[in-house]
Amino acid sequence: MQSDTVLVTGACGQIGTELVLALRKIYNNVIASDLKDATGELQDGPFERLDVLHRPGLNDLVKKHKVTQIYHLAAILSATGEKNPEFAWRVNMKGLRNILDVSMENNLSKVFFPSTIAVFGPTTPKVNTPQYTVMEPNTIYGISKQAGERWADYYFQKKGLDIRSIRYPGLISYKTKAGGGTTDYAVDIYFEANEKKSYECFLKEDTALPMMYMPDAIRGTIALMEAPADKIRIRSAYNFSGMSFAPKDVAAEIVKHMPDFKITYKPDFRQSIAESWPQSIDDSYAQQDWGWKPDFDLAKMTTDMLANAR
Ligand code: NAD
Ligand code: AKB
Repeated sequence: MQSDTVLVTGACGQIGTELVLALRKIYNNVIASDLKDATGELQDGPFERLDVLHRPGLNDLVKKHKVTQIYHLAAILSATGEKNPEFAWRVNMKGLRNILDVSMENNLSKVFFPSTIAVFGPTTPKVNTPQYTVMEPNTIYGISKQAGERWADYYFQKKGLDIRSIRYPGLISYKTKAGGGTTDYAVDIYFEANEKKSYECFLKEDTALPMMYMPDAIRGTIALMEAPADKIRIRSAYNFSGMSFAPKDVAAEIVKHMPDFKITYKPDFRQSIAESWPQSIDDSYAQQDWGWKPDFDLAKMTTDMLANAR
């Protein structure tokens, strides 16, 4: 066990509920925190109610527990963000600035800030999107995360903060449902397949997007954070790839297990968000710098999701 004290913000969300449990296997003291109360296995360790917009509360919590690392997950995702752009900007930007400043004031050793494929936009090359390319996001979520990447790099360059980041693709998991994103269909489809043998999809059938199964995302996040600092060449955020598929591909995979499964399509406002994002990602920097390699493809993930998404 390592002796660092780790704080996770936004710990009740889709990633946090799994990341906290994985971190508790490595570190003696992992404090989960969120606006909401803890449920389930999160209650088996320390938990604090924390609004990341309240800087004095964040500072007090860091001092009280002698926190040495922060995983800052709290944010508003793409679809929810488009419904209230001012609020999303405030949570995503002010929340990150508070984390950065409190980390500097308390001499934290490391910070993790999750970025996203939403930092890319309609003018970005869509296939095998490179690490360095045109980035003109057109959602408030993407704009806030792109600005966040620049702040992360700035704090590393100018203040020496050891901050690390990944551009997560759409994440698929069954422990906690997805929290207001454009890729959420790829989670919901498995739950509804098991419940109703049918699913009405809010994206068109051929909308391909980069995706990843949660066990890969957790393993990659910890690998990035555990890598020696001199291996981390990129301090904005690494491209990070798992698989790419469209709704019709998931449906076809589910049909192999459940021949009477039916999918229908009723695209909504999330279609234009999805169309502004890459279809697949080139993550060769992550492969070279800290040895990234995904384990799950669509077939392997589908078998596991159908067995567990209930
Ligand atoms: P989520 O929406 O499931 O969870 C976010 C959590 O943050 C929620 O529990 C919410 O209560 C909490 N929160 C919101 N505002 C807060 C505040 N002011 N103070 C404290 N907590 C607050 O999100 P997630 O899917 O777990 O994503 C976590 C991070 O990863 C986010 O930064 C997100 O942008 C990023 N990310 C996620 C995905 C994905 O597919 N899940 C993909 C790319 C990037
Ligand atoms: C969303 O759809 O908003 C997230 C993401 C890809 O950042 N899942």
